[in-house]
Amino acid sequence: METTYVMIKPDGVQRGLIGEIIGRFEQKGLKLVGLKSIIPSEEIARSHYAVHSERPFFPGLIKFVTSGPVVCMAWAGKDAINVARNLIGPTNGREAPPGTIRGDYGMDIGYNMIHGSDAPDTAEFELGLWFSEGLMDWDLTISRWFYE
Ligand code: D4T
Repeated sequence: METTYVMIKPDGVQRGLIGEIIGRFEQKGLKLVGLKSIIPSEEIARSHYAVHSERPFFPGLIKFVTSGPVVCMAWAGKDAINVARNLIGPTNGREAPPGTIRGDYGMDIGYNMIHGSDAPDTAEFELGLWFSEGLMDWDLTISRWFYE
């Protein structure tokens, strides 16, 4: 079992897509082990996107992600990192296939609505960063109908 960090960005919140996006993860069979909505501080946004700090789009990205509420989520399941990234789709919505979140709702790279950790080490870092209070340990009773 793996846990991944997923975040609905300010454009997804502004566009009223919170319910639609959370529903896709629930229906897929992932287990919600962390959920909250916050307006990110510049400090947390800079830490989260530190890998992009030298890129030309970095200042705009920080301004965007701190511009309003985001929805922070932790989803657990078998291969949760890849499962979440497949639900999300490629970075640019115009190239993302229909059926993915970005493919169904996105038109641009800078407004791609959602983030998902891309590897186990980034998931661990991001979960610690956004959920320093820890995650929920609980039994999703319907799980037995998702895994053989
Ligand atoms: P995240 O990290 O938000 O899940 O997106 P991706 O993993 O799909 O994409 P990424 O790390 O390459 O980019 C992080 C974030 O920066 C924005 N971005 C990216 C941008 O505004 N302009 C750009 O040219 C790039 C490459 C979009 C996602």
